[in-house]
Amino acid sequence: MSLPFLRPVQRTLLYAFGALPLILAQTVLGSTPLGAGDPAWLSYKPVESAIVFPGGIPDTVVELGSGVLQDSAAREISAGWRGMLQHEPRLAHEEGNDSERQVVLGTSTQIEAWRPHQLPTASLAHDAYKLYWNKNFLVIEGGDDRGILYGTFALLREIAEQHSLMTLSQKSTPWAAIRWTNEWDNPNGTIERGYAGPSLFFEDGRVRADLSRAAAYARLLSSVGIDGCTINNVNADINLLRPENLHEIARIADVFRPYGVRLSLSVDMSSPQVIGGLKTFDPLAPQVAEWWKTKVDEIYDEIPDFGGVVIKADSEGRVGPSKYGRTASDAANVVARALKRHGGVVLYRGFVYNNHLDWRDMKADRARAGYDNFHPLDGKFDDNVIVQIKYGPIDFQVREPVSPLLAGLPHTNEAIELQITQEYTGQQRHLMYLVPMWKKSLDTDMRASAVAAPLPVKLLVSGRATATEHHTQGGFVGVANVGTEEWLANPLALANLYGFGRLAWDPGLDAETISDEWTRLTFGNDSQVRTTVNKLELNSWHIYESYTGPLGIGTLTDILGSHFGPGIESAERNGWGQWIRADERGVGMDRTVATGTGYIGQYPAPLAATYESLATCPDQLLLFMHHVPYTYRLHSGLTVMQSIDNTHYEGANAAAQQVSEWEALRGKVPDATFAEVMKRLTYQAGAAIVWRDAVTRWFTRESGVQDAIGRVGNYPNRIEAESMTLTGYKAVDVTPWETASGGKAVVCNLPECSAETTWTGSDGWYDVSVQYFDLMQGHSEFALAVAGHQVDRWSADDTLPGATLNGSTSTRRVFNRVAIHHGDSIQLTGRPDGEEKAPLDYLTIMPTAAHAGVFMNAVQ
Ligand code: GCV
Repeated sequence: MSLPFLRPVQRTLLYAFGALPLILAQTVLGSTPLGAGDPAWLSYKPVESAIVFPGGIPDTVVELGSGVLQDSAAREISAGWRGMLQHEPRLAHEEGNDSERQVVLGTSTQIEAWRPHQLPTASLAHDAYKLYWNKNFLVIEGGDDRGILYGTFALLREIAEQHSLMTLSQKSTPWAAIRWTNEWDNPNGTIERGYAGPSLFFEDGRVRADLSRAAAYARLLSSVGIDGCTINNVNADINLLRPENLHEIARIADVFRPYGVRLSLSVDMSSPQVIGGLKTFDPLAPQVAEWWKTKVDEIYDEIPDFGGVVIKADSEGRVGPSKYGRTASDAANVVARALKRHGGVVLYRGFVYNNHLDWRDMKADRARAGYDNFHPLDGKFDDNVIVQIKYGPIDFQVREPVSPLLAGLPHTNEAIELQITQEYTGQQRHLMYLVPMWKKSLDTDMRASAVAAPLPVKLLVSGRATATEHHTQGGFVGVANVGTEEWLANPLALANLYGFGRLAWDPGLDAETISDEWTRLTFGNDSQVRTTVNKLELNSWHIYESYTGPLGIGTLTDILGSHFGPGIESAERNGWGQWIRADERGVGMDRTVATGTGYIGQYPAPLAATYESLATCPDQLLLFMHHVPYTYRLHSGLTVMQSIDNTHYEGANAAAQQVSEWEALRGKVPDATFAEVMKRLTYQAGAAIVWRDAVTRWFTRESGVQDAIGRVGNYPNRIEAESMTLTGYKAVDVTPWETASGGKAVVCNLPECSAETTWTGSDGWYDVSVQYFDLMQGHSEFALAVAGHQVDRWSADDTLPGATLNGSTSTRRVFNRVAIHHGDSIQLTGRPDGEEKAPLDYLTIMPTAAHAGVFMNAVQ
């Protein structure tokens, strides 16, 4: 039986909120017009060549050397010249006439041999480059071939930003040797915590036949100086180490190689036993050491430039050395020794904690685990082991203090692990530019003293912080999880991949500069586009944080499920240790040395003193460090409870505002990009209301403290579905209760149901929004009718993460400027699909005039 859906009678101003995004979303996502080979920031849009090269465009590119990296550099210059300058240069191995302008590519050695004693060749480090003019020669000099490629991309960046290159003179050296991404891809093509479709590398249990996307990805990585990529999940599939799979994986290394990206693998410590057939995987057993040596040799036979391995062990169900009473250093070293003669490294993850903690134990604390487990091993790791440490002590939350372990390993190589994929930070459906958050960690002074020289985290991970035998290299690892849907699915999220690479190269760059660079490279140099995109990106962390997790409490997301929507109590009373310790008296983890878990004592003394004292602990980290009553007054002067209410309302309003800011770019950015971003910002504006209401209502109930200005629980324009006249629909409780308005929804167990109300307000133009649930599976259909005429219909065909009604699957549909008269019936009709029972939460009807005709005011 089909629904008697009528043709819509009114469709105005739908672009941002109504049907059009849905229609566009279908075409945009369905046909992926940008394609997974989307050039992203390497789109090489036309620039004014007379500004860039006032003396004329160099017409020849001379490769002094040979090999794939120099060839890539030359090819890239051709692409850049073609796109940005609309000229096709000649590629040559010998310079032309001295009077012609030419680009010359070479290592310092090659340049010296080309013009003995004539050019100021410098001693450049690996991967470093210099750009300078010598007469008519624009020289790209590299410390090695990879440096030439990095220098080439830097030159192209200058051109894309339309800078004059008349007096170009630049030298740049990467901050640290390790600049890797980790991809959590599984052989079956899924990606753990990936939000942009399937893997670039694997499908159906094998390496993809077509690796062109992997090649395009390597080019992107190389353009921002990333030199390594771990292609499989840290929860490693052990079978990848089998010979037949290694042979296939070598094909991925082949497409990475022309861009200087070394392939690496995540490995499981039990491999010697599971695939090697040994009786043990004890890292101290000689046969285990021998197995690793043979296996590593086999890998290098297939992949001569293999970068090394990443190890997750004794963590979240992965086995590890503790099974034999051995340590992380025992485990890391046995693999590191096998890699050493090939120049490979071990990235051993510091993410080791007990996920069966006793929540009743007020001294138990997951945040302590990294330091407790690894600090005693300082100095025991071989020099080709690098301990890979997440920026915060918990797990990629929207705000965390920097991990104290970073200062706890002075005799060990360290890398900081950042997360580009937005696991706890909105899964690319919410806008969040992560660079400012990463900068906060990198700039944290771990000595934190007025008298001693600063010891920022960025220095600790450079490999140069202290001169000791085992502290010689370090770096940056970004968990990217790119997929086949335009890398990160959300066009604006690509600023994070770009920003990760730029920060890993130079953590001194500021977040504004990186955002602006990315914007100019991606969208061109239009000042309105730059201003708007930069504003959106730079405000986004603050906005997301303010409607999710306040005052350092954690993200308040559903930690037992999708890590996406609100799920406040999921943090409590279980072994995962992400406790917020909220009860009717107060909130926050007491991590002080004086009365709490003692975590704060893991920091160097001056920083510890700052956090230990309520007088000096920053508001932003208050609830991470202290347990306080809801009436506690912050440095801002607000009480904790009032601050929670205010920030959540401000955050939801700011999220709504993003929609109209982006609207100003219609026609100024490619249509498909415009529509995709609009769809996501519009979704975010609705989701921010769900978050706002869940968090404020939950804390109001828990604390008994009412919002001083009466907003919480008071929604004058809202009509609960369960209070409407229901035909077929039945009211159900939603769990957790705070993720549905009134704690209830209605569901339909018949082929078709309806919910109806009669408008008791005055005649006028109204914006109507329908809050409903859209599960991962099923495409329920909905229709909205006013006075008997259908005005809107839609299908719940998004793939929000979850199979139940909750804050992750709650979403909304908005229809603007509908004429409604007093006494009109307003009817919602739902037709279920499978387990998705056309679930409805509530209806909001707001006078259009009250908010200037644009539905963006989150206060409803
Ligand atoms: C790959 C978090 C994520 C897991 C991830 C883990 C890790 O717990 O939710 O999906 O596992 O971190 O970093 O190892």
